[in-house]
Amino acid sequence: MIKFAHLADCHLGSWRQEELQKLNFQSFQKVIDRCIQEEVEFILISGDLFDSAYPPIEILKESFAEFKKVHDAKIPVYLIAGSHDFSASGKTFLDVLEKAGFCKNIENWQTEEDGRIKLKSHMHNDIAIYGYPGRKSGMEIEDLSKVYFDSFHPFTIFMIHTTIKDVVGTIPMESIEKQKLPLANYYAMGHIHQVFETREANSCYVYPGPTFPNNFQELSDLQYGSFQLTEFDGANIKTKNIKIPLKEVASIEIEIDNGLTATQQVIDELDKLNLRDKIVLLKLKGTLTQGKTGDIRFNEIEEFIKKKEAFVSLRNISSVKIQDSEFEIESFPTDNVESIERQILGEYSQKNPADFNKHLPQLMTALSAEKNEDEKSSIYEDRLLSELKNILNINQML
Ligand SMILES: [Mn+2]
Repeated sequence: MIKFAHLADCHLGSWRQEELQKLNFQSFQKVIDRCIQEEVEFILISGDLFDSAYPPIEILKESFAEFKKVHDAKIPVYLIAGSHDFSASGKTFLDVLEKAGFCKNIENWQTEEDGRIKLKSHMHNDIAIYGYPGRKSGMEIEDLSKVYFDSFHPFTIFMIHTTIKDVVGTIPMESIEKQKLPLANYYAMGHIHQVFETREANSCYVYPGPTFPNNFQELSDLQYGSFQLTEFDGANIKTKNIKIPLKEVASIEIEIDNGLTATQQVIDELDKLNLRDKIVLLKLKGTLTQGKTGDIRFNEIEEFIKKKEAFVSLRNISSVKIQDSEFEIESFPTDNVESIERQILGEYSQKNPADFNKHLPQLMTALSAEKNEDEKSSIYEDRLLSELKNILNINQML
């Protein structure tokens, strides 16, 4: 009987809010502690260990301390790069970790003359571990259909950072059919931030979920981070998803119709709830018949949530619509930017009618969000991306 741990999408260094960045790291620490306590044979990290190819020094220091613990417990760590810690130059901090002897990057391939890609295994005793890294925007998908393994082994693990068709369902998204992958016993996957497992014949395909949720939607869907503990005996595989509960999540949805009175309404609703030490996810929705979202005094709401001793709070107003005003054409001379924009969008939509046009005003607002002082570009990009995904209603988070 062999037991190993499968982690993915740790995104160390992610989150703009300090509280959540810390929680993200704490969750990773808990996972590591649990792996040591369970005396796993080895740990697999299927991409996106770091949130960027060049993580901040503080995060690196803390990460090295965790890897040192694992090293002292004599547990090998095998990993691949993901879409976030991948770098086009090929140089990332994963190399630094590896040079220090704290992990082994098991990506090892050779492109042949006919275009096929031959992967070489890394052997852990008689277990063959193969890996192929993720790339930006799913660029690895085409490569994966050309990949084959160099030899046959009684138990094979394939680490990939990509999307298989089974997990996306009907969402139009780049993905690979699992039948196109070379045959392995255990597919240790990452990239999709969901807990997912499926089986076919003697093969087991697993996404363990991120070790901590990475945005508003994931906090609301997953609440906690997780990883997979897998045991096998011959070809018989047993897996268990282990959740890491840290702080309770309070998801609060409030319907508003008046921007002018919404502040008080939201505060009254929040007052009825116990928010102490919770991650508060405040989602406003509805159509404003009076006032606009700019009339809502979010600083007052945030102050109130703080007074209720919440751990941290996040808000989402992408489902708040303004009644009919989006595309009405003003016949009188306009003097402010907002109404000029509205007029231009209105004219555009008349000439180019499309369902997508309804998203335009929200997209304009979201895309005009500026990078905060001190905010790292990668964090700013993530913030922007998650807002756009909210607006376009794409729940699949990468
Ligand atoms: Mn990821």
